[in-house]
Amino acid sequence: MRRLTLGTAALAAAALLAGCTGVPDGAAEAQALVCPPGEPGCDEILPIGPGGAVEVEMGNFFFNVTDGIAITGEIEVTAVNVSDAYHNIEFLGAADGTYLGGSDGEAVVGADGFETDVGQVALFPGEWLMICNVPGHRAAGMELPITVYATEEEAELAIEAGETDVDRDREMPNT
Ligand SMILES: [Cu+2]
Repeated sequence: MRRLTLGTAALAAAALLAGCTGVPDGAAEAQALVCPPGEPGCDEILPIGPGGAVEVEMGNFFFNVTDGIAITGEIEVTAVNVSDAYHNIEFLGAADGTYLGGSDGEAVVGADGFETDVGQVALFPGEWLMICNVPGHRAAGMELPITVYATEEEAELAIEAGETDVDRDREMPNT
């Protein structure tokens, strides 16, 4: 698993100064944190960044990122269902309270057969796991890690190196 290395100590200090709690596991690399102003205790901590957009194909039983790149912040997720069965996308380990869309449990997008849904999710930099939370679907192969870059520069370097998530899973969708 590739990890971005950033100023972890400075971030922890910033979080302490702000009195924030609830930084999710796996978000130690988070470059910027904010507590919504006026919120007692600042218990909702959101990543700050330019965001991004990814397009994900979902089918029986796989995910494949077909386009886009995820940068920390608010990320638009377009889920294209290429099968005849309902599927959705949940990001395991994402920050509590960062789900900006989705009514299907913790999923941020969900679509019936051959339909498309668009949702938003706020994610810290790092590697997160996308799953379909329909019972049995994750075990059947519907899980895929997705990289959230800390900055646009990090994302551009990955694009130049051909190391993004796009089409990584196409040849072996269940591995
Ligand atoms: Cu599914």
